[in-house]
Amino acid sequence: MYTLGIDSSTQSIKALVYDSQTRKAVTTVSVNFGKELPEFGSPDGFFPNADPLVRHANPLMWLAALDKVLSKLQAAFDTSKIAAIGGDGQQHGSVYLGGEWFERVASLDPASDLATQLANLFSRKTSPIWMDSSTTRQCKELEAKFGKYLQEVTGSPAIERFTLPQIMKFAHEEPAAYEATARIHLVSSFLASVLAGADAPVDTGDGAGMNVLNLKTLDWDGDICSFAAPGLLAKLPGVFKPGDTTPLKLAPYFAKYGFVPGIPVMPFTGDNPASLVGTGADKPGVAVISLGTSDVFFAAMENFKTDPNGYGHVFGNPSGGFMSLACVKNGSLAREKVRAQLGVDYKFFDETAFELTPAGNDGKRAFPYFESEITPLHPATGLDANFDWDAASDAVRVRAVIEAQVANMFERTRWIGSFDTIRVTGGASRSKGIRDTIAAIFGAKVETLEIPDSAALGGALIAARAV
Ligand code: XUL
Repeated sequence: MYTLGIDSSTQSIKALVYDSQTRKAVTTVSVNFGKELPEFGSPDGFFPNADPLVRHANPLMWLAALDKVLSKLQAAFDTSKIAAIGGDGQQHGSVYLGGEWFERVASLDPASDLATQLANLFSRKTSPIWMDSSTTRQCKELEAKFGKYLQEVTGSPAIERFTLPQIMKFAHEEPAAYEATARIHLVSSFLASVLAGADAPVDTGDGAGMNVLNLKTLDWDGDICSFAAPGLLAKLPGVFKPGDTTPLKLAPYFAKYGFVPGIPVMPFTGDNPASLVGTGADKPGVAVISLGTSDVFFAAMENFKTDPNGYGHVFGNPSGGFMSLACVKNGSLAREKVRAQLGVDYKFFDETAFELTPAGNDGKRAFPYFESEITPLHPATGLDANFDWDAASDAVRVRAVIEAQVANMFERTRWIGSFDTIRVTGGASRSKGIRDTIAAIFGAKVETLEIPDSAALGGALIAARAV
């Protein structure tokens, strides 16, 4: 049986077909937003903005990418054989839709493309994404009102990139547009809705990244909603509870890509919860480090506990229970920037630099604060080196950045527990230098995975639950 996992992340969308008989990924296709959809003016998947705190993306770009990736898939695989679809989106990002949404999503016209026919439905033209940190004021308001309650019930203190502070900012700055919003979706539930041609629920994996899902009741917290913005509860989708396997159904629109309409579509989750499933880490015991646009550490949870320092989070585990997670914003984009600045190739950046330098780098470290950092909170001030960067060799510089990143992650995730085994996934997991650094600093065995696209794979595995 073949199932499809769709992963809509910050910089690209991927579609992966999984064969449950051979337990292999048989086909993977992807669309890079910046390179393949240049008309959206988002080289890294979001609009460039002079204000380092503001990061928004165009939701129409995600729709154009969905059409494109499915058309690529049809060219590479007999899509009529796909039995079910699952998937995920980058977490926290939100999509704002006007009242016509419900009717229009239910009547998608195959003669047109998704971005064209859904274009005028958005009550907010752009979507704040997880890289946005412009909501400090709203976070302070939430903290002042709810104090410890917020972390106790939602799993996180008020966090700038989380969806609720973003919604509050929108309601405050554009009250008329907020009022005209009938539905607020996450990237994940928005894409699942389009695939299903029906308003899809938010799962607890992604929903917990909003600051408004009560993890004790697994439903929206009425008190937080009423405080945050007028009429918010009615604007939020339903909640898909863990263990529920009732799927949505694929809309007739997608027959144009060869799919059989009506096949099950499982509600989508966040990219990290999907990756937890895709790396086989959805039972407690191993931790995962995902090295993508963001660097993320996560693990299935034995017992519900929150980060005493407030950097980490508790999200729903799509396989039941909860997961803990900590996210560092300056991940692969930062590494790529350093590599480009030094003008060295991947072989040097991933391997040679580490052969030329001793572990520990004689104490030389350089943290890349190219984006305003969230773990720890730090403004976008560029490289913060504790040595003379200009006088150092390229090899020392590379190791200084990687050891700073890994040491930071180690420090910020100690509350989660210690692990003998860490699975690494994401593009940068190909780097031997990074893997060895993780093994040394965490004192753990590091495993790589045969299928690097663990989020898309997780989506495909979740899809299989529907059949
Ligand atoms: C997790 C986070 C990022 C995004 C994008 O909290 O903000 O990992 O999910 O990948």
